[in-house]
Amino acid sequence: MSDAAVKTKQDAAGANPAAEQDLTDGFHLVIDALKLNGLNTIYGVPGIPITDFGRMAQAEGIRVLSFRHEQNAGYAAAIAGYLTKKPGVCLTVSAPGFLNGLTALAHATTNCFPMILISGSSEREIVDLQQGDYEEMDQLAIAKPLCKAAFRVLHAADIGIAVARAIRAAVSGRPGGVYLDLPAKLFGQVINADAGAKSLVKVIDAAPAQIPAPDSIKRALDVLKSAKRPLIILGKGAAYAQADEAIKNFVEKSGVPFLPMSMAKGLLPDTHPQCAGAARSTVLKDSDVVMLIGARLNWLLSQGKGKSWGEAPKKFIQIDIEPKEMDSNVEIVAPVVGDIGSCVDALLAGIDGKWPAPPAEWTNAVKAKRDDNIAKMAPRLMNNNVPMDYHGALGVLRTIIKERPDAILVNEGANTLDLARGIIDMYQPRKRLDVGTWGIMGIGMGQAIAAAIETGKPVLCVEGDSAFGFSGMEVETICRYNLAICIVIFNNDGIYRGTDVNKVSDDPAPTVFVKGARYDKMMEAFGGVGVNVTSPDELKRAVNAAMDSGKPTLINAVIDPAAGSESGRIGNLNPQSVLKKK
Ligand code: ADP
Ligand code: TZD
Ligand code: MG
Repeated sequence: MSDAAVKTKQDAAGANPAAEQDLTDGFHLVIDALKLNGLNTIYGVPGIPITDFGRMAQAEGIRVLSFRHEQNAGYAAAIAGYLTKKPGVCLTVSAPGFLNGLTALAHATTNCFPMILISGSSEREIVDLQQGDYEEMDQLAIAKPLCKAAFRVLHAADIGIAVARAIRAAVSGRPGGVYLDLPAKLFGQVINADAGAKSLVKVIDAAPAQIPAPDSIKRALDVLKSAKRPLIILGKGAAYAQADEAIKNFVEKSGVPFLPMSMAKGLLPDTHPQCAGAARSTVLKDSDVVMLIGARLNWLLSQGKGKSWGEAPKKFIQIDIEPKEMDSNVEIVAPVVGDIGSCVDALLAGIDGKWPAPPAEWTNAVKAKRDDNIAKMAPRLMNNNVPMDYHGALGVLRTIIKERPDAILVNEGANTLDLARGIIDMYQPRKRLDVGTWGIMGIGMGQAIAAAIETGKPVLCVEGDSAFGFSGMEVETICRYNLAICIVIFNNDGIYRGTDVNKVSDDPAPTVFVKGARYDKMMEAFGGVGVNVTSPDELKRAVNAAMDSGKPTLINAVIDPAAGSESGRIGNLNPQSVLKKK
């Protein structure tokens, strides 16, 4: 569009006042483009230049969730993308707001969640000459390395195409984060309403099926069939794909034990007879053929090699939409590239009727190990110790999720995360949301809010006291929108433990917080329900009351400050100093 065609609303109306009703502008075109594509929720923080945009979007029927910090709005958008397979939209102001949202955009990209970060930006001419505009920053350049795609729109007539490209980039192939840069001037740009309407694009088949090559399916099944000790690993890509029935059928027809990664828990119930979750180290070590479905061989699986994978040679089959993922760490003898729904359908067709069950020696060994581990853990989960330890508290929450399997569990922390992941069984797909690929702290409130908004299901949020601190101010947001979220803080006075002592000065040790803090009072400050509990029995009563009432609730669960271990289950990743400790 030529510059001459771009006018402000006043110019256009001044030239021909009668034509005003036939005009549209950047504000409305962005709103119309989002709505046309079914993007009906925006998570963000208002301010120049997008304050009016938020108001108008709300007036046009978009749900606008206004947060206290962009990072939390961004985490909400990212997990909304994961839950719905539509890009979650986060809206921020320029430079500082944009940067606050950027962590979440990078997190979405890292985790393969579709998300669009829309940020207002300052005047291009001034930014590019570095003349010191209000919140000056070359946002497009900064966003680029942290997302799948980044676009800037300079002309109102291009908004439709830009939104369409952003949606397609976010959800097609391997999903990820997309940045959309909207300079302040764009919002007020006026164009003819008919031309505006015609410029919008309704994206057709945004994430087209990617059908796997028949040869690759045959190869994968041949390798799986040859296994003596096969294992299927389900990752969050499998949960994201929403091919729940096909995956269940494939796992059950194959008879192969399966291991869910953290956010894939519940895709099949953790109590399923083939679930090897409680025999994790055994199946990783002893399996001879491993089929990865929507899971990467990254640090969470020790890159597919090393001690945890044992001595015996392994063959890997991998199902993923991203061809470049194959052979990223070890040789993949049977790569299957395609979307998981299509791949699993093809695998199912290949095993129908004539599939030999895996050797009973293997499946029985896995089952025995699992049952043994579960039996060993059981008494610890039933303790009613005061002060509470993690096992006593988590035993209670485990029962609550069993009784309320459609609740969404959000979980972050170190010990609070690692132990909850192992102890709390999940029963339904996409009900466990957590720190993801980066092990990032701060996702809690954003994920809880988006889970409540996108699914309408009750949310139980199990948070380390440190983890909660990263997004804690959003309890006000939870109260403001009156969301059915119950937050349980495992308050052990610090990061990993609350017992560290600084021996050289009066300053507290770097890992400890104010002792005996009452996080429940934070919720009360905004009209929610706050409860302080010191025993598993009290915890059980408080959580059940919260889940029954649906009222925003924060339970401060006092945990023995000495109960946790350094870095939870991943203390081995800490570098060690060879010098003598003070
Ligand atoms: P986890 O952390 O649970 O092990 P990862 O995030 O490492 O899972 O892996 C998820 C994988 O799933 C990514 O490699 C991604 O490309 C893939 N993926 C995501 N969506 C799909 C889909 N619809 N079809 C196929 N693969 C997918
Ligand atoms: N900052 C960010 C964004 N992510 C991180 N993962 C960390 C810092 C480092 N970190 C962890 O990996 S876990 C954790 C931090 C600060 C907090 C652990 O303490 P907690 O849990 O109170 O949440 P427990 O139960 O005390 O172990
Ligand atoms: Mg803690």
